[in-house]
Amino acid sequence: MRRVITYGTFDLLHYGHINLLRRAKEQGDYLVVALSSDEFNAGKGKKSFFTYEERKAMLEAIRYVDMVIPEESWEQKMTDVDKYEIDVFVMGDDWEGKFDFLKEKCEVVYLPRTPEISTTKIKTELHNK
Ligand code: C2G
Repeated sequence: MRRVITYGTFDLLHYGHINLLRRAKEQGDYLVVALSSDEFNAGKGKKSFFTYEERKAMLEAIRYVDMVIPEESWEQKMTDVDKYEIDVFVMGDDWEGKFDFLKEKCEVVYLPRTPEISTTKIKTELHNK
């Protein structure tokens, strides 16, 4: 059982997120998603449109997702890899290289982002309609 983990805010869920989650699941058999809490987002200077609970419910409805846990700090990745017995860490390549320190514990895979779509773009285009 190859266990995969990925992290993110997943606000205003869109096909770029789904493409990432599908490919992350393809890396193994079980996918854990560490979902940024509202408080952690505030620390990232982000305020998501949907609350943590709303974002969590949407992720849990996705066939590729097996478990959703809270992401509450930048530091938790090392302990998460042990706690959830992770074999593969996956992130979009906008994070290329940023989490290579995890290579001592698990495989680290950066996947190409889906071009042309982002939560920011959705918000901007809706605002300008
Ligand atoms: N993503 C993607 N293509 C897009 C948009 C997002 O592949 N068009 C990927 C991102 O690369 C990331 C995941 O989807 O791997 C979630 O994206 P965000 O919710 O924007 O996550 P982020 O704010 O980057 O938070 O500790 C890591 C952070 O929590 C990541």
